[in-house]
Amino acid sequence: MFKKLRVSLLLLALPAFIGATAYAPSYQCPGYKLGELVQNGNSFSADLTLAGKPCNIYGNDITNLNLQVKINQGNSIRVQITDKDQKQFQIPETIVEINSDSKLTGFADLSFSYVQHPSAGFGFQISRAGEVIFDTTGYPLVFEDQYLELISKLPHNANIYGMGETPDYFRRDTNNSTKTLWARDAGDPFRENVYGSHSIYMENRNGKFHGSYMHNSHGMDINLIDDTIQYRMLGGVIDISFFGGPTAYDVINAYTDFVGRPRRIPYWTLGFHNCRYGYKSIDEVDQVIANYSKANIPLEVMWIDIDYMDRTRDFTVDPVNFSLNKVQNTLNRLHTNSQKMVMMVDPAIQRNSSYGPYARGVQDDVFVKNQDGSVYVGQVWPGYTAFPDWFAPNVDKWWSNELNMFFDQIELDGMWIDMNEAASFCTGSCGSGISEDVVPILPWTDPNAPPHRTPNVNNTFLVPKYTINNPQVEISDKGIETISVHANGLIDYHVHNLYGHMMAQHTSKFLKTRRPNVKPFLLGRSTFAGSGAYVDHWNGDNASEWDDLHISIASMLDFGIFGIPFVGSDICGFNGNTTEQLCGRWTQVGAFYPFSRVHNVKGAIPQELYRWDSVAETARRALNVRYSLLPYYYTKHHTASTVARRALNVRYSLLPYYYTKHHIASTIGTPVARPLVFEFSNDANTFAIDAQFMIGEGILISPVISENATTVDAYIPKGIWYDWYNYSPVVGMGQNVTLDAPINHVNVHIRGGSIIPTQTPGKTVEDSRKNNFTLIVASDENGNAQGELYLDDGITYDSPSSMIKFTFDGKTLVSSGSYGYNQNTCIEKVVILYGTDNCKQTTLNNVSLSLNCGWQIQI
Ligand code: MIG
Repeated sequence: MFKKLRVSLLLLALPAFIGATAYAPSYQCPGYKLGELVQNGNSFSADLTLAGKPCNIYGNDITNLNLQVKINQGNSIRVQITDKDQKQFQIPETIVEINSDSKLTGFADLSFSYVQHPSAGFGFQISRAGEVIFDTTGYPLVFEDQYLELISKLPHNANIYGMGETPDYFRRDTNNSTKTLWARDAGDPFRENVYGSHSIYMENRNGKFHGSYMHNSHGMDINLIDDTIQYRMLGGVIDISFFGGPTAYDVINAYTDFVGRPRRIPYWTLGFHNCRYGYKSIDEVDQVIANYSKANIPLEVMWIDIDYMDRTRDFTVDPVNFSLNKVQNTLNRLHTNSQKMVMMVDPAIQRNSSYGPYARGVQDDVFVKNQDGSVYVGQVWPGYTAFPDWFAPNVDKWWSNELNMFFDQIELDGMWIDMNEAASFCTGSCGSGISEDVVPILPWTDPNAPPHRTPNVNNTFLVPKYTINNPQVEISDKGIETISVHANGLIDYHVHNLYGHMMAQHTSKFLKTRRPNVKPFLLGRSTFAGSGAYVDHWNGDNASEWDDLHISIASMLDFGIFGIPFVGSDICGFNGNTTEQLCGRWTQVGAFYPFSRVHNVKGAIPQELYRWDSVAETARRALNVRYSLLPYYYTKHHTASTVARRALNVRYSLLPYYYTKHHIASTIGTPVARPLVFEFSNDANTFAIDAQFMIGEGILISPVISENATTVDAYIPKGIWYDWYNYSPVVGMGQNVTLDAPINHVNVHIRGGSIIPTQTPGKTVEDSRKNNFTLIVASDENGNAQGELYLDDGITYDSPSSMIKFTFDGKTLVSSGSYGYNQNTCIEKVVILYGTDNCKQTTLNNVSLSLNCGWQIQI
């Protein structure tokens, strides 16, 4: 449905107020005056001119601007306000591949109108079907070289989600909170800026969602205060898009259509991953792999952190503890057992003329520079380091050559890129001027290292006049200095937030070139809008604390909004020592993260899941006395292993369901892990829930996330739900229900109305894939249900595929769709759940109909 461009001129006599009580630095600024409007199809443009004396609050006001508005089928609107001279930085389309010509049609009925406010000047409104959803009226636009400000009114107590990356509760606090977008290597401090930069937010207004995305790579604060949303940016231009919804998934669909769809994942990555920082040798790694197998806990992927490297240098192996041929043997053994291996590569390259990757990088001129043209030298693990400049013309050639040589030795299944904010331990180019041959083992203890210089508060590109809420004096402390220079002459100040995104782009390109047609697996720490097309994400260095377990759910849900649905946090917690109970409960949550990986910091107690070998539930009860005599270590870690096996079992049964949901995410963005508010947008009880979550629309997880609890107060939305383990129906009343949650149990419910494809779990993902299917048909209160199943070879891009839709009307189960992939498996069992209907319950409820593979579905 094509919506006509609507431009309404609001020439109302607006009261001369400045946003009532809303604090904003801009109150003294003159705003802009709109010139003549030129219309061209569904876009229009106009000049904007500074309407009075420059206020120069945090920079220099720019007098002449251009306004450009584009309306896409009423579904989305893009508003760009740029400086007429085009001197301000704009994100190149090669870096974030914006789709400015969306073909999505929608029913949002968005429209744009502008106002000329008597004292604040130009403002604009975005409306959805006549209701204003974004309104800058009365707030002067500020457009300076190093400070831009845009403010919109919000309803009181607005339901806002998104913006980050910030460890926080899922529903944002509108009572004076700030989201700061500035990529930073920081161990997940509550409500502070960490690794990634995502400005998209969503609002649920009366059950309908809309969203807004500010396309700007500069340091930025987004404040929620006094019923407004306030963007304060350290440069660039205003480039803001609106997505009309009305469902949460419509918004994410439009957003990921705009910035890039999530990549398609290889099937195996859905298995369980084990990682830790601090494995001392490949022998220890082998032992861990063997222990998982012994404990009968499925291990799909073994990870090795920087420990494998020779003196933490990229592309090398420690000749003593991780000798190449042993590492190769381990990889081969893993492959023989259908398991996989992933290792880490950091961006920082040791600055040492005898180290090949550095020498070749200098030759190819691929490193970030100082202002005088010399190589910028910071400090990371291997000592003084240079940093790849992803803008350098030869960087692809150099990076892929280094990686190719490494992969020729160790053909990894996937890669992990870390420290790409880009992190550096010293202030500024601290190794410049020190001989290239100085290769300290730990440079920060090198007696010859110059002291960290004092912050330079006079350089506004180091300490901008507007202070974003980044807890560092110089904004680039803990990272590459913002006055370092990229190949195109740009200083890092403008592109800092893009570093991790660009590293992911180049690394993903390498993986796709090395193994054409194979879907790569790449995990990255620093991300930006659109990164989901190249990389998946974990939430960085959390702590082994109960609060972090809770926040991990919100972080996972945030990344669903950000278009990076394959996400998870370090299970059992990274920093600090975990506990038996925490690790067990975390496993119950983490088993359901889209990306399910245990990871641990060097020096902390081990937390591989078999560390809590339980022997068996039965044994625990029957041999209680005996167990009390087992060594403390075993006793302490007893329960979590039971938990691991049980929880992972459910996960492995759901693999086809997860894969189908990921396939849908890669086509329309819909997150795999979902907050309840996305599914029940009219139910105010769900608006702030982040202690429970859903997988797809059909599975509800209600975990224990507090210490010593053995029950959980779970919110059960209206409708019929079924307990995963025994299929007993629960009638949701839209109230909290206290559910039993003994230490080894996580509550999982199937939502009435859904059809869930499952497979009997095997030891690996590949084994699971060979098993036949069981369909769980969970009727809703009217007896209906539906669901879908996506199948392909799980690995290649051009695999034939099937997308099968199932519907059930209380009597007949029907399948339809496309059947392209022959998996040589069939549906051997259909479990039909009939709700609470007494009559049917006695005859049919919980009955499994064995169809002996005679079911008329080709799969
Ligand atoms: O600053 O490679 O977030 O997962 O184990 C520590 C060592 C560097 C940070 C990552 C973490 C990883 C660790 N790295």
